[in-house]
Amino acid sequence: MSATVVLGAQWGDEGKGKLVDILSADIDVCARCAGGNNAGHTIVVPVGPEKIKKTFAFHLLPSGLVNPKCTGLIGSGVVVHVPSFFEELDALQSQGLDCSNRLFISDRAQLVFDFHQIVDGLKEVELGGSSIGTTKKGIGPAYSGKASRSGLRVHHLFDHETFAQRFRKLVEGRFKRYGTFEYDTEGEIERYKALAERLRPFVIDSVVYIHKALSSGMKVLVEGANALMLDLDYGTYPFVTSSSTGIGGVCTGLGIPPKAIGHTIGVVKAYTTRVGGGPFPTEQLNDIGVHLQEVGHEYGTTTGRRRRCGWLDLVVMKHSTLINGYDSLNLTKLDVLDDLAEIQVGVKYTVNGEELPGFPADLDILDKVTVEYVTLPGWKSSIGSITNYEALPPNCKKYVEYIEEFLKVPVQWIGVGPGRESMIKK
Ligand code: 2SA
Ligand code: GDP
Ligand code: MG
Repeated sequence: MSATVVLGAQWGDEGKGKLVDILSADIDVCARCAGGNNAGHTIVVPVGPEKIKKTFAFHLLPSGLVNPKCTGLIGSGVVVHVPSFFEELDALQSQGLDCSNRLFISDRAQLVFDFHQIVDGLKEVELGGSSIGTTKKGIGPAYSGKASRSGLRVHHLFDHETFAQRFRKLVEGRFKRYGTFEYDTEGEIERYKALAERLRPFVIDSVVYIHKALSSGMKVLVEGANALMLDLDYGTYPFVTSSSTGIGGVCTGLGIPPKAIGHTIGVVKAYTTRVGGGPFPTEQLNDIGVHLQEVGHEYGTTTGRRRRCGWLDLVVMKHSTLINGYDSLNLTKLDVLDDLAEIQVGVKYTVNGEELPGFPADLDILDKVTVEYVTLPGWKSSIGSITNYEALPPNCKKYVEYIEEFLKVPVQWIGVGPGRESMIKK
């Protein structure tokens, strides 16, 4: 049995959570492989006979947990802030979703502490005008600690004395670098003694678990967090997150070989958004951008920040498709384009009239890029209640088919609204 993988194809918030929720109806295990509680996956599900819409926001926990038969797995590539883990679990519980006996965490996952979050904020201040616009969840500092081999992992929590010594050393190191900020080191050590006991039942050897799941024929779905253009290597570095958000991160973050990966679905918004700083070639700082932002309700799920908006960028999508090798796409939020008379799509980057062969690594080159667009006709009608592909307006189908033809990847799913029911399977 091989795992199905859902990955963000642009700068995040494409609607991965919604697809993961839909696919999880038929899944045994939903696994996160990268990122931390910087992610924000919103799911809108109809509840009860009146089908009242209930919204769940996932950050660190896998979105597949909405399905009561699905087990969640937080893999070794994820960075875990334990207090936030419990906050999220408790918040879901208060919404009537009890997941505590079907959720596991890898003993190899790195820990994020409050001091990482403080340092995240301090680093942003240091960067001043060129700050990344992070979520301040401590993601960068925690992954930096991992790469510099000084980080603490989940298994370290269970030898309290050694944990305390290493923890003190880590905090001292941060004080040396950033000055003595307000931080109750000893209080934190005590707090983690209690947190470790609460966490213990969730902790497993996730490598053994996932391989057993796959070999026993259980269906595994991997939920990507963030997206390819925020990938540490292939995104718009340094305006990226600190994990491998692409297909490579699925193998390293879960300890599975490439041959254990089956169908890979790229989730792509029908336009583009980005939250935080960094280049965005098709951004529309005009009425179009405002229209997309308002109609698409483009606000961060974790921080509530306004998302920047622009046209679909097929140069970005080509880059993302090359790296992640999508077998199919989920085109989301197509309904947000309903009112537009014309829709533009970025198809080529040129510098001094010369086409670039791919998405440039160098942000100074990216800054000089002229985006060439094609203009496609809009459909000027509401598609929100359409449930089959053939019933979509002809211009809407042309838009979908243009993307398929350009990327040579089939669009298998089309999102026409936030709810679980608003998804067309092509
Ligand atoms: P970080 O916090 O170190 O990972 O930030 C580095 C960059 O990565 C971006 N980033 C995100 N971009 C889109 N969505 C994210 N999740 C939340 C959401 C974001 C929110 O679902 O809306 O609520 O603001 C996410 N997480 C990280 C971030 O903006 C930086 O550009
Ligand atoms: P993720 O990070 O990729 O899971 O995406 P987010 O949950 O952060 O942001 C996507 C937002 O768009 C959420 O509020 C979803 O409820 C909403 N959404 C998802 N798919 C659609 C769609 O097809 N149409 C509309 N209008 N909204 C959608
Ligand atoms: Mg999101």
